[in-house]
Amino acid sequence: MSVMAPPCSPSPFADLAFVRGFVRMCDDGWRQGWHERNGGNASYRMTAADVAESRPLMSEADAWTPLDVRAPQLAGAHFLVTVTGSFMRYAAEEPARTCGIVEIDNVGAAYRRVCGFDGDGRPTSEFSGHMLIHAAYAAGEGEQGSDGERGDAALFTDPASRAASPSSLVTPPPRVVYHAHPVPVIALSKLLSPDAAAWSRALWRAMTECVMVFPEGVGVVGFEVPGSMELARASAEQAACGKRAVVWAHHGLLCAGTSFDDAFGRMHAIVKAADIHNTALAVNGVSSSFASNVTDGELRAIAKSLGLALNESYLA
Ligand code: 2HA
Ligand code: ZN
Repeated sequence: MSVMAPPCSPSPFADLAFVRGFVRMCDDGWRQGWHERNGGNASYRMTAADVAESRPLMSEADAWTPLDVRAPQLAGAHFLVTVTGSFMRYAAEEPARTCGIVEIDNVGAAYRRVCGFDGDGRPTSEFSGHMLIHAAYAAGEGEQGSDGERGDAALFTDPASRAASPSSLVTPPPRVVYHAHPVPVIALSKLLSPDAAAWSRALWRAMTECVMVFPEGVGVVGFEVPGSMELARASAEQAACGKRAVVWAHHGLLCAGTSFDDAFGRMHAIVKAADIHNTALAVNGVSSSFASNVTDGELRAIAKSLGLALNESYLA
């Protein structure tokens, strides 16, 4: 970004562990076909260790820009966020053009760019939504205890902790918010009304993994204008209710995670389940009355075997 002096060198920025994890997630999504053109965006609430590590690369020269929302829970926080209009296709090639670090002011009402944003980029058009959603999760953190010092341990789940328990009820609040435009999810939004129970049931039943990945179910927001405050608020309400995945009807999917793997993995599982549902529907002559499907009792058995709290209110 042109106002900065000295400019952030792209290679130390790209070498930061959390930048590499973020870029890997964006590039993985591109390779999955979830990010046509400039579709999709992502943000990551940095840990105290991330901030300390990247501090030498930061500049305070940028002017404060008011946020469209007020988020006191995020006062003083730093976020890595995608650039508006940027293509996920180029995230791996040009990290500092695709994303940058912003600092939130000490009342949660404004931000300034402190690193990255090469070419004078600005945060994603969905930035207000991301901030409201992060505020909802950060508020939950107060209840569970801060993981701000966990650094890379929280960011990159090791195989043992990945296998231990996928339940969102026992993992720390999410730091990663990831939005994409996956075809199976958008297609399913033509077939199901924007009803969280109907969506959660259809996805849970599509494949047995789903109840393990999102036992709380998914949230659903009906049509809203992309980038609007209505979409931002409706999504943040779902986050405040404990949802880590929110379908945006006719638009895409937003997933949160405690790590990049967690957010990407949740997106991947939901997209796959929607694809299975849609494929079975097509093969079945567009009838959702399948000859065989996972039953409510079987969903309960999976949840019980893993000690997960299945959202019973979404079962038929
Ligand atoms: O950032 O996906 O919803 C581009 C979008 C807007
Ligand atoms: Zn979008």
